[in-house]
Amino acid sequence: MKNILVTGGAGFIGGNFIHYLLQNRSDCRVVCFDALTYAGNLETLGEVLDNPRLRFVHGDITDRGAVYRLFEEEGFDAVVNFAAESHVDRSIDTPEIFLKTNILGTQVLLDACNKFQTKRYHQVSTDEVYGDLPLDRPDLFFTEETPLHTSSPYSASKASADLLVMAYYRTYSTPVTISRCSNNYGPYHFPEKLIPLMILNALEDKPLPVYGDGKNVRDWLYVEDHCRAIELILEKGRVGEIYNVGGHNEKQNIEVVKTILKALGKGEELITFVRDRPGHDRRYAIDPAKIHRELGWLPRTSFDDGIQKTMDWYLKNRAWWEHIRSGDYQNYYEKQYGMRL
Ligand code: NAD
Ligand code: TDX
Repeated sequence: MKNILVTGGAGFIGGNFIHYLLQNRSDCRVVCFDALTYAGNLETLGEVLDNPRLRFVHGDITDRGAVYRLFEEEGFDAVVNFAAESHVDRSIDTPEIFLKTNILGTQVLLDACNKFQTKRYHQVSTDEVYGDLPLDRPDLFFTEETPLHTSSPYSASKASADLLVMAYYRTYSTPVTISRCSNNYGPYHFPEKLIPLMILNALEDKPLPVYGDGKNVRDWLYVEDHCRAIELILEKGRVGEIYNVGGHNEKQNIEVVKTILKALGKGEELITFVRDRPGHDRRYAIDPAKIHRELGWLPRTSFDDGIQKTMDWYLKNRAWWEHIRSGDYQNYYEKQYGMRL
């Protein structure tokens, strides 16, 4: 049985990854290490917090002492680093915390892997490190060889972390892999990001704020397909390699917003065009040929199915998002663990 550290496991993708591992891998034990920032929500792990194969530890990846103590105690076989500040708009307002968590936090984890001889460090990165593509060149895609060309403090911090990961591989032979995935969507997505924000605003008949002309293109992947890609990379990926992950599901933002409105039976008068995001990337599009060729990965969920499943999930899990909207989710840790500490 493998002992896996999942950092940032109370967030959107890390939380889905933990659910995925506990459901599909009876040979895994998981330790979730998460600082529970505004984006971390223990209710995302609510159903599995009592699972004997999961341990939750509250902590910050930039806290070297806490990270080393955990590695010493647990002797991890693998580390998957999801912990990050992840919202582009916040990085424009407050860049510093992005540099601290995303770059320095990654360095602490890499150092811990070297010190405790962890057999694999996996960095969860993003297609945003490649910058953007022009809208009038649909023939262009990001490959693993596309030069890094970042636009926002967020993407610059993620690219910096990737460079550090590859530098540790070359200098110290740290056994690393990196995945660079396109935009994810699905259950437990924090409602500051496009898809969950639009679903919730539509449900509450609030305006749907579309940046600029709404023609920016994102390449959407259902979160479970991303989780399966990471599982495959951990098992069969070559050390020192980068794998792009994406499913050729390019959509203009306005198209996504209209799809959601139609499916929820709401009118397009809710759409409100607002001031554009500064430095707004025009188009992301992943070429996933390498992960398909080497690891046999292909996405299993189409956008039509995935967006319907996502809307159904938000309709069935009102308490999860209502607690976020009211701020109550931030008391969950106290409620869950306060009596036990
Ligand atoms: P998220 O913001 O939903 O979750 C981030 C989690 O990390 C939260 O639980 C938060 O509490 C935790 N965290 C933040 N700072 C921490 C710290 N210093 N120490 C420990 N934990 C900390 O993010 P997400 O959307 O789930 O993204 C996860 C990872 O995937 C990120 O690295 C992001 O860059 C990458 N990624 C995201 C997408 C996407 O579409 N969401 C796409 C590609 C890559
Ligand atoms: O209110 C909004 N209105 C709007 O038009 C929001 C929140 C977003 N948008 C636009 C901006 C983008 O073109 O929608 C698109 C998607 O925006 P986000 O959901 O903020 O995602 P993005 O900026 O594309 O970044 C996401 O994908 C890559 C994740 O947040 C990153 O963590 C990941 O690395």
